[in-house]
Amino acid sequence: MSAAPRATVLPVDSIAVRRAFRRQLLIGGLVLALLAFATLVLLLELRLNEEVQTGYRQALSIAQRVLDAHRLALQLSQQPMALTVDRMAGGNAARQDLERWLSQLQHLHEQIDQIPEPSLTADERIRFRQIESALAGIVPSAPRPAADRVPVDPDRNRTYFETIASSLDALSASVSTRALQATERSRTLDLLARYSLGVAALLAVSFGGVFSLLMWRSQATSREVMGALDRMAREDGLTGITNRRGLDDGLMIELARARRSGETLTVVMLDLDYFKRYNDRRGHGAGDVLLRGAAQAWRRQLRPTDLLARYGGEEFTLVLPSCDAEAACHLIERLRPLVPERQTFSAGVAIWEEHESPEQLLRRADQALLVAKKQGRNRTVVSGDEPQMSLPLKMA
Ligand code: GH3
Ligand code: MG
Ligand code: MG
Repeated sequence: MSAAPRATVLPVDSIAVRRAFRRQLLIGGLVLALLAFATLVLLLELRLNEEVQTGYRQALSIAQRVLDAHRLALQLSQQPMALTVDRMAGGNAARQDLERWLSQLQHLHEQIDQIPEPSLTADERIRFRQIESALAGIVPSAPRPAADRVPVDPDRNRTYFETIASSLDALSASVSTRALQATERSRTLDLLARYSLGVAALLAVSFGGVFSLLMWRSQATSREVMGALDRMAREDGLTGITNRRGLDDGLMIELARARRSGETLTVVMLDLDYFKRYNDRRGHGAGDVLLRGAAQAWRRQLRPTDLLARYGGEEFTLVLPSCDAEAACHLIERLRPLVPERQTFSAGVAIWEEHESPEQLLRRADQALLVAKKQGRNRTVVSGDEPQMSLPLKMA
């Protein structure tokens, strides 16, 4: 007397589920993109900062050395260059002057050597070559030659020192230009970093707002869809009443409630009489209309706490809390005229007995229904009370 419940699939809901899923994927993608963007901005900012710092450091170190060298070259150019080729004749004082002069010259050489070659511009390199050749002119065999072999030509040395001084001037100018450029660049980078951080923050805030909105909408849709799916899973597609799954859950709940409260719980199995014949005569479509009409009309007749379910095919189940056999039979009689086309049905009633499982209770109601069918249909039989509760046969 049972049949599998119909599977109900509404395409609109599956579309909504897919949409919600796609939206969540989109949100996830956007979040990842924002994270990637923020990381990129951060990395770029770090790299630019490093570049600026390196530029500063280079400019400072060059400026420092150029300044030292310049100072030294100035000192040397003001030295008394009156030393003669015959240094020995000048005595110890002259020798000491020469020693000091040579040591300062070597110091100048070292200062120039310390300037990092790769960090120089082409022009700066030319200037250094000039300084180096001028130094080589003053001291032909660097490092420091023996003091007594140094050729001292005051005029020529003065020319060399002038070359060194003018090259150092050009170098200072170039380095100060570089420092200025570095400052400018740093200012631009600073502005750029500020703007990009501002834009990133703005984007983060607006994306955050959009994300929250989308998330909220997506969650709401998901909740709606889940609710719809849950309802669909418990609703019979043809009649619009509770299906077999809903009946199983509902009966379990009512049984637990009856166990707690100690109130009577009645279950009724209803089965349309000779419905195959009805289908054969009027067509399956008309049979469907009748099933739906009967179910809807019955539901309107019931209390909100009563449960009407389609057990399967043309068989229905009633779960009636706080209802004894007599009240159930009266209710069934009220339901009979509500079936369209004067279609009759048989009913089996079972009152829940303590420690009885839902399956046992349904089986007893089904057995009573079988008895009603055997006794001639269009009647109600109460389980365990068959002779008293049987009603007279009324053929369709
Ligand atoms: P009985 O009085 O012994 O119950 O006779 P019956 O013909 O109603 O019993 P049976 O179980 O042999 O046939 C049940 C019929 O119910 C078979 C099928 O044509 C019909 N039926 C089951 N489900 C549906 C449905 O969803 N729509 C329609 N139109 N008919 C259905
Ligand atoms: Mg049947
Ligand atoms: Mg039937």
